[in-house]
Order: sequence, then structure tokens, then C-alpha cells
Amino acid sequence: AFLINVLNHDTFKRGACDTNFILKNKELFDIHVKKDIELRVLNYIGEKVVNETKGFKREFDVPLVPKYEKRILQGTKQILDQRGADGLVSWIHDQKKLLLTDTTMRDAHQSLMATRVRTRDMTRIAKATSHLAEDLFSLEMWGGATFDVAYRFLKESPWERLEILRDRIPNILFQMLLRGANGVGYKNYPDNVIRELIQVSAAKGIDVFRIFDSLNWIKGMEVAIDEVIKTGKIAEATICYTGDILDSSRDKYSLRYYVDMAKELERMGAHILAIKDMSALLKPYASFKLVKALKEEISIPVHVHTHDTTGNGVASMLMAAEAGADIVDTAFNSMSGVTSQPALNSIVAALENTERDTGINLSSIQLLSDYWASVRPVYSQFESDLKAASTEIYRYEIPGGQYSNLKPQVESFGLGHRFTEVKEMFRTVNDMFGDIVKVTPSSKAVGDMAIFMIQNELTAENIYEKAKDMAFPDSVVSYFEGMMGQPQGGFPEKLQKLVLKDIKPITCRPGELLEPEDLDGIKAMLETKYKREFSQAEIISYALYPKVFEDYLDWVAKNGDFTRMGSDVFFHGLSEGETCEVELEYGKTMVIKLIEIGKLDETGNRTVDFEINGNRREIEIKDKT
Ligand code: 3PY
Ligand code: ZN
Repeated sequence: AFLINVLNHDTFKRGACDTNFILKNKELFDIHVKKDIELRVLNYIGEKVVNETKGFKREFDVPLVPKYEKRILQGTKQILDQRGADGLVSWIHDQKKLLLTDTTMRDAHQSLMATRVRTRDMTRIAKATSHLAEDLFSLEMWGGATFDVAYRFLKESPWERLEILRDRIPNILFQMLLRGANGVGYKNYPDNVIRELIQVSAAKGIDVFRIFDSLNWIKGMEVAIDEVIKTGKIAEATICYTGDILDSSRDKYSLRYYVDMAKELERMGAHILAIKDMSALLKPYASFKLVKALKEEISIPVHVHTHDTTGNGVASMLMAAEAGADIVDTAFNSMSGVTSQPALNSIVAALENTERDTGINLSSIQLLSDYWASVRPVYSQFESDLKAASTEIYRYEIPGGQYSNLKPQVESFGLGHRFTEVKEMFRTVNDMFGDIVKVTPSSKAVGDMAIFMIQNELTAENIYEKAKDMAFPDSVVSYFEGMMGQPQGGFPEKLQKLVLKDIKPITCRPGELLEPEDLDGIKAMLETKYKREFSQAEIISYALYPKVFEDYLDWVAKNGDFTRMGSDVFFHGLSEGETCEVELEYGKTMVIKLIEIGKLDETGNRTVDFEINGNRREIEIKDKT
């Protein structure tokens, strides 16, 4: 192994060794560490090809990082940093153009491909994005489901993603989605966890915090709004849109309801108001009507978010622009459409030579869209089979991300053949719950209840008899307990009693009852257990997701850190005869060729033959299939 280090050393290869070569280059003795890291990479690929892909891998294009002229960049980030939150708000007011947010690195992949896009695919295009999309208002690139999916499935740290992207994109505001008192999770957390999450996220580079409550319960947003204001960053308080303001028979969520809520959020000190249309229910003319009313009644900028599930996303955003919206959410074209956001490039093109011309260069952002077009196939196994927009969403009111996930979830309960019934039941459950706002986590309670009802042959009528002694799904219990907050109009009492049985519901903010998390205690516990220092960011990760975070630490300790491995290899391994390069932690690159996956031997193993930097290497992998 020592000899291999010598032979692979750059100085040796250049033939530039002198008598001090061995003494000067201590890394030549780094035998165990390097061997261990290399072996882990081979084991990872070996496991993948033996137990998952069987060496079958389709060909993927290498995503091309476009060329651009390097410049010192001044964008919205500098406006916030130099003029503060109020300065940024007055800059927004001064703009005639429609400002755009790109959601590719958060909601777009959350809604299209189960949040699986890895940091590596983002960091490779980051510098190009900072130059070629320099006129964007913001990049939504963090929060929502990205936090736990990074740890849980991608085995990488969401904090590192934030740090690397911040370093490479110094000029565009970074935006995150914060689920109010639910943070980046699915349940209410103690106030000190939410406050600390905001402080650390702001310190690491988040500028705009889009804060919502899954029931539009303002109290659920109070702590988060207060803390964001303290950081000097932008508090974008949010109204989730549901129902249809054009339909006078659905008067629970009327134009008045939205305007009143917007005024309340403005009074609380929000810098920007967001309309969050998570299910794509905001029809174009409703979009015009709503934005126009808001612009007349409040004085903070309006930022509109929608999805394209119903096919009307671009139209709705153009109508919002026409009514005076300041900013709208979009995604680069190759990552847009259906459950994702409406198409960014198309909106840029649509507004060229009009009053609200975005000023964004269409040819430049085409290159970014092209990059994502060639990244996307690597993730196709996470995409739903939804190929086209569907107006049935107006009937079911299922959020974009949940809609693409619902089918696999229903199939996992063996109910795939009853998918349409589940969707109908989603609608029925919404009525039973009193017509509520449905977005993470309230939408999960509705979805879980719908599946539970189909599974147990329950109906809105027979449930009170048939389910008397049944235990309801956790999310449903938590909802009726008041642990997700209070819905508009209160809980339907009869159903609440049936679900809760002897549990007493709460009517205050769950944060008022939850004991503060002992963050110092977590730090001490982690440091004793893992025998190293833990950062405040990691302590927050533990406070939010104790099991997911520890599983991640254990997985990486056992298997290795593969964040520098290309996503095609990470997800699909190699095919026989294929070569890839993997950057290693210590800065060297490992050139790996998969020679052959051997035959199953009598002990149930296969020998996988590799060539590493030109040297033959074999490993044994247990065939578990
Ligand atoms: C999230 O909470 O992650 C969402 O995207 C809700 O729309
Ligand atoms: Zn969304």
C-alpha cells in the first residue's frame, strides 16, 4: 500500500523526487485512512450493483456546466446586506419589473422527485447560477422537506448544502420554507428550538424566511415571525390559499378572509406577504382578484407561490403580475410544470417588451435549464407517472408534493386499485374536518385519515358507530388534539370526541405547553457519545429529528461519506466496463472501473472486480437478493 501511494504521488509521477521525497510527504504513510476510504467507496458501489441494479445502468448524459464570464456580482443579497430589511422592501417597491424566485433547488424537486436532488448537483451549477441568473429576486433552496430528506435518504448534511451554496452564490437572496411552529418538521416544537433554528439558518445564509401555518392560524407563526425580525432578515409571512374566491358558494375562504389575514400579518411586522397556493387552486382570474385586493389594502410587497398541477400556473402568475404582484415563484423550465412550479423561462419570455419585463436574460437561463434537464433523468426513479396537468385537483385540493406521493403511499397499503376512492375520500375527509387548509402537516392528517377510512371500509356516516373503539392514525389524533394549531371555525366536536376518546384537546399554542428543549444537554450527550465537538447546527438537527440525525451519523461512520460521488453512481452504481471518478475526502480523485460482477459462490457471495487508478482490486459482496 505504501508503494501504491508512492507510485500514485504527483511528485513521483512527474519524476521530480529528490532524496527528501519520502520524508517531506507524510501522506505517503496515510495507508490505513486512504485504504479505508477507498474500500468504503468500492463497498458502496459493490452493494449497489450486486443487490440493487445487478450491473444494469442506462446511459446518462454528463450534465454540462455552462461557461460564463466571471464578474464581481451585486444582486438582491447586497441590497439586503447594505440597506437592511426595510431597504430591501423599499427597493422592491421601486421595481417596475416582475421579480422572480427560482424554486429548482427546493420546491421543484420536492414536488417532482420526492426531494431527492443531492447537494453535489446543486453545487456544480451554483457559480453559473450566480452569474447567469443574477437578476433573480431569490433562490428558494432550503427548508420544507429538504432538511430531513438530506439526512434520511441522501446521507448528507443540509447545513453543508447551505454553506456551500452560500459561498458560491454570494449575490442572490436565499429563501427557505419554514412551517411555522413545525419548523422543518411535521409537529410543533418548543419555542426555543424554532428560535434557534432561525438564528442558525440566518447566520449560515438564509435571507428570506417564508413562514406559514398549516391551518392559517396566526398564533402558529408568531414566534417565528418575531425571531426572524430579530435577525434582521426578511420575514415573509404567508397565507395558504384554499377554496376558490370566485365561487360564492364557498364563502369560508372568501376574499375578505384573505385580506383580513394579510392585514393582521402586516400589523405583526411582516416585511413581505406571501400567498402560498400549495395545491394549484388559485385560478388565473382569482389570482388577479386576490392580488389586486391585497395591493389595495396592504402596503408590504406581495409574493405569489403556486404549483402547476392544474395546468394554469403560468396564466395565474401572469394575472398576478398584471394585478401588481411584486414577486412570483417559478422554476427553470426543465424542472417546472405539473406538481412543480410554473415555468420560469416561459414567464421571462412572456413578459419581454412589456411593462413588467423581468430583465432576465433568456439565453443565459436557457443554459441553466439545460443543465437541469440533463440532471433530471438520474432521478427518474423518484418521479411519479404523472405526465400532464389535471383539473381534478380543483376537486380534491391535494398539495403538489403530496399528490405525486399519494399513489405510492396508497400502493404501500395494498390499496393501489382503490386510488380514485382514496382521492374522493380526501375530499370527504376535508368536509368532515370542517373544510380546512391542507398543507404540511394538516394535509398529512387528511391523507392519513382518507387511507384509514378506505382501509377500514369507513364512511362519513358509519364512522361514529364502526370506529368507536378504533385507534386513529397519529397525525389525525395530533390534529384533533390541537397539536397542529386551531383550524378556522374550530374542530367538529363529534368527530373530535370519536378520535380523541379520553385525550383532552388543547386550545392554546402547543409551544406554550412544551418544555424548552435542553440544547446544552443535547450537546453534552452527543459529545460524550460520539467523542467529538458538535456545532449548534448539529444540535438543532438532533432537536428536530433525533433518530434521523443519529441514524445519519451512524450510517456515515459505518459506510462512509459519498457526497463527492456523482449522482449517477450514487443511485445507479456502474455498469460492467464503465469507469467513473470519485473525489475523495483528502482531495485526491479515485478512478474506478467496474470490470465484472462475479458468479454467486457457495457462501452466497459475489466477487466484484474493479480497477482502481489502474490497479486490479476485488471485493466480496453478500448477495442478499
Ligand atoms: C412543505 O411544507 O414542505 C411544503 O412544500 C408545503 O407546501
Ligand atoms: Zn409549494
